[in-house]
Amino acid sequence: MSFLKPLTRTPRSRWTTSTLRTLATEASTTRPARDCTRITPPYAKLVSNLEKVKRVLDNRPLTLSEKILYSHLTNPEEVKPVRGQTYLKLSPDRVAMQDASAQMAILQFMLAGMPTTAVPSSIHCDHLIVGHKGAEQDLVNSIENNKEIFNFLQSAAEKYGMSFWKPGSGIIHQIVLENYAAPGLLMLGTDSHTPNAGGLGAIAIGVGGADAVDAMANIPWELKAPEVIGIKLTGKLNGWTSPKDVILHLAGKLTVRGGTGHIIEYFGPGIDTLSCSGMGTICNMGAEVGATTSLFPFVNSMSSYLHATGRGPVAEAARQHANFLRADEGAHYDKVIEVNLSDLEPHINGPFTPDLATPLSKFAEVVKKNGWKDEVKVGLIGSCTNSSYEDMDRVTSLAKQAVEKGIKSKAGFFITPGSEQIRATIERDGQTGVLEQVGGVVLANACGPCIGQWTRDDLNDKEENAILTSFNRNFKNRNDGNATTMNFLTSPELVTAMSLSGKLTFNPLTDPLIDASGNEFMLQPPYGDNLPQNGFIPGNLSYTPPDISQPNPAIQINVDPKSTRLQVLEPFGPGPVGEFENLQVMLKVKGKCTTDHISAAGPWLKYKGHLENIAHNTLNGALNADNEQVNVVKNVFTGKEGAIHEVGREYQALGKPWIVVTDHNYGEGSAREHAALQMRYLGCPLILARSFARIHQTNLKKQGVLPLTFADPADWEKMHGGDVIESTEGVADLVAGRPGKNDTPEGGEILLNVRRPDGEKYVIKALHTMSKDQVEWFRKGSALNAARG
Ligand code: MIC
Ligand code: SF4
Repeated sequence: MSFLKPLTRTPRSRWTTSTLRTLATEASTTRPARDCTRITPPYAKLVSNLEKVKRVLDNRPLTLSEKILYSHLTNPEEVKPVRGQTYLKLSPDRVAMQDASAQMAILQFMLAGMPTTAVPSSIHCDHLIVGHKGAEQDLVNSIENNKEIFNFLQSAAEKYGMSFWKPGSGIIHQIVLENYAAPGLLMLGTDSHTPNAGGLGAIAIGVGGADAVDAMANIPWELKAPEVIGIKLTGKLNGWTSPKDVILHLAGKLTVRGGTGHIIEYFGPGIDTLSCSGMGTICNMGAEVGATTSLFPFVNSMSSYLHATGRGPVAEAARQHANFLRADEGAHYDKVIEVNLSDLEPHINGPFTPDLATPLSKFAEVVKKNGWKDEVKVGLIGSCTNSSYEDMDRVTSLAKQAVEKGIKSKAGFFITPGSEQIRATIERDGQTGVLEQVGGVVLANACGPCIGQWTRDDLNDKEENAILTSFNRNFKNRNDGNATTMNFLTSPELVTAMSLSGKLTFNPLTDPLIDASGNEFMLQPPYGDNLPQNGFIPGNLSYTPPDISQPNPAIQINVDPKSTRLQVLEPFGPGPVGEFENLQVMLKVKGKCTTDHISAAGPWLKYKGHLENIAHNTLNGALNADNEQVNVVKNVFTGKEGAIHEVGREYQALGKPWIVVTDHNYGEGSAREHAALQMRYLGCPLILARSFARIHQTNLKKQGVLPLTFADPADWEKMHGGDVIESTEGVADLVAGRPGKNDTPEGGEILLNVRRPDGEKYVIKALHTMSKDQVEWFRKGSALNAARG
């Protein structure tokens, strides 16, 4: 029985339902007017800074990325920025941290000895919440299981005057979009998907905790001036295509490395047709091509979004500085890609890598060619990437058609709302009820299955199966810890349609569904509102911290020395004074080695605040090129094989520094600095890669590890585990601040003299990209050591 209205497209088409979900925490009231003083970027100052930089640059036209970045230079007249070359010293406006990465960031910030943070900062409890039965029960269990961490984070927030978003409040990037992002803002977030705020015109960059500590401790934050990829959007999305398809398509074109060292800047008439949250989705997943960040210029949909989320004064201030918030006429992009939205097809990307893009019309063929089982086991929508009001409204338009035809989702179907505000608003407007009627289970407002915090009851261990998600990342093992789960990324609309059919080959544009009486019917394309016609409601107000949080020095932050989950950090020892000698090559890694391979999430998330314990997962997903085994390496001194972290600890106990040789894009993926900290902690002072992902490369430098790349990537073939770097040439000059033999503006050369176990010798030419400040971190042993003097 249903009280559903017939399918209509009337303007007030909010969804009537027979069910009303009640959450114990429910207490919807209207949020009081916001105090926007701390969230409005200091436009007048930024514009005046930019004028100074423009003079240095002979008034050449600038891209929007350059305008925002250069206007945040700590000393605007100090340098003449050259893209791809100059290290910029920047003063970010804000910092956001999520619960998994905030632990290390705060442990490091505590060492800085500051009474409060230099810029407004926020903590978001989202990653540690496990999705299983549904929001209410999962939240209670997760709070119980993580109370030590949540208490630690809360007391740090209170002590230092940070905004604390408690468990259940929502996912960091959605909360930032709803509350803190603003056109022209420069913010750092300890999470790789921080660029989500580019949908609201901010330059928002994912970093490791140590970088966030720079901004919080008022130390200029360094970034090499990125090059700029311009994406020209024309036309208008239609039918089944959604904003997600823009980035799924671009990921296919650019690949997981294509954005490295670049900001992706969107322009062209097509941007006026997109919603602000849709642009957020596009920017969010720019992380998957390695881009420093992505952003859109200030457009009307941003203004509407700011008004709808109680930030009218920010919209008005932005409007007054509209010229500043768009690229200059004639600005030059390093590369331009054009995407005609009118012609864009829906895409499905994966499995196991986000850049394996297949247009929907070809997907069934791919499924058949690969012999994959034609079944969608579970569909998951939401996450920081796709949980806007618009997303939820559009998928509801599909679910409603199914309910009216008396059918339910054939696949398991889960929904993770991005924030309490979205959860409450879609409950009020009826979307939740419809999604539940079709079989959906609403999980807590948190990351859950996106980061492996997912208890799956529907699967026999190691059974090959396919899941479809509207998330952004799909490395092996990521969602459920099962390497045989094929995880495909797509829009929430396609996840929903394909879950309804239960078939991996289903194409809603061409294939019918079968209704309750056995008759075929075609799903009509999704539709929905960008913003709620009756405004957002905040839901449970207790989730929303005050707009301004004062520090309270009286608060004690307690770390129990017996804790298995939190451990006070001991500063690392100093770096080398001269050349390296006798570095043992412990391992050569082959193929993809993301931060998930270096420091896995899922069950390991609970040790994010305990370096010694989390170090047990070090490189446990890495494929050893010499024996083709994952996480198995030989200790050359004992001849015994062991897990990588074990052999690392054994070498360390013998006083033998060791290194790893890695493939392309090493450290792809997340911002987690554990992937760098753990290597340093276990005694690895240098990593030699074919190439690095940006955030991870900086994280290594921050923790005193020297990242080198092969001058000739083919040399990777030459090296093997068991080789020894007998000596280096160039490190002594580097640490002494002397110019090296072949220095370039981008860095310099280091020679590695290597000996094989059979005595044969060879030389590898390697390159570094260390700036003056980074050399100082390396010399002192870490950035934090350098900051403490
Ligand atoms: C992710 O999406 O991989 C994460 C979990 O959000 C990470 C952060 C982390 O590892 O702590 C990210 O993207 O940076
Ligand atoms: Fe959370 Fe997933 Fe977004 Fe990372 S990508 S912040 S894990 S929802």
